[in-house]
Amino acid sequence: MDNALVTGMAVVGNKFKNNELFLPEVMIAARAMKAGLKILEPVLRKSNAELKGTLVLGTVRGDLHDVGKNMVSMMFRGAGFEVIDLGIDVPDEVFVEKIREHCPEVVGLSALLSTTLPAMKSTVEAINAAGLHEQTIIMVGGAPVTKEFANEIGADGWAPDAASAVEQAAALLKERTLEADR
Ligand code: B1M
Repeated sequence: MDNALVTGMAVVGNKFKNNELFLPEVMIAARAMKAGLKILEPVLRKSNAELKGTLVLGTVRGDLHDVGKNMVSMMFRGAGFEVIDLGIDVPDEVFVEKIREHCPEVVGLSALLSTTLPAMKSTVEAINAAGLHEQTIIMVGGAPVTKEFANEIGADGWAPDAASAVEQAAALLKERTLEADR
C-alpha cells in the first residue's frame, strides 16, 4: 500500500500540479488506486486486533476526495471497528444525524483541499453545538490537515496516515477509559 499505491499517487499529484497530467488522468489513477485497495482489503481485515467500536467516517462538505478516507475505513475495519462510511461531500447536519443514530466511539473527518478546511472546522462546531462531543472522539486527517489545525478546531486526534489514525484512536479511547475509571 505505502510503497506502490501511495507512492504512485504522489507522482500523479506532482504531475497534476505541474500540468503534465490532467483531471481525467488523475481520475483514472484514483480508480486504479481503489481497485488496488480492494485487492488489499481482505489481507488488512485478517490483521484483526482486539479493538472494537464504531467509527462514523466521511469526507467533509465540498470535498470529493475519498481515496485516503477509504484507506482509513479499511484500517479501522481491520482493527475490528464497524465503519459507517458517509462518503464524500458530507454536510455537518448529516454527521450530526449519524452520530445521534449510531453513538460511535470515534468520528473521522477527512479533507484534501485547503479550501475545505473551514468545512472541517464547522463540522466539529456542529458536533459540539449538538452536545455530542462528550460521547465521542473526533479524529481528523488529510493532506492539508496539520496537528496544529486539529488542535485549533478542537478535534481530539490527528494522524498523518490511515495506520496511525487507528493507533491514535486506540490511544485516545484507552485514555478516556482510564479517566472514566478514576
Ligand atoms: Co484533487 N487535488 N482536486 N482530485 N487530487 C489534490 C488534493 C491536490 C493537492 C492536487 C495538486 O494540486 N497537486 C489539489 C489540492 C490543492 C490544495 O487544496 N491546496 C487538488 C485539487 C486542486 C483538486 C480540484 C480543485 C481540481 C479541479 O477541479 N481543478 C478538484 C476538487 C474537487 C473537490 O473535491 N471539490 C479535484 C479533483 C480530484 C479528482 C476527482 C480528479 C481526484 C479524486 C478522486 C477520488 O478521491 N475518488 C483527485 C485526486 C486523485 C487528487 C490527488 C492527485 C491524489 C489524492 C489522493 O487520493 N491521494 C491529490 C494530490 C496529492 O495528494 N498528491 C489531489 C492518495 C491518498 C492515499 O492520500 O488522501 O492524502 P490522502 O490520504 C492519506 C492521508 O492524508 C491520511 O491517510 C491517507 C494515507 O494513509 N488521511 C487521514 C486522509 N484522511 C484521513 C483521515 C484521518 C486520518 C488520516 O482521520 C479521520
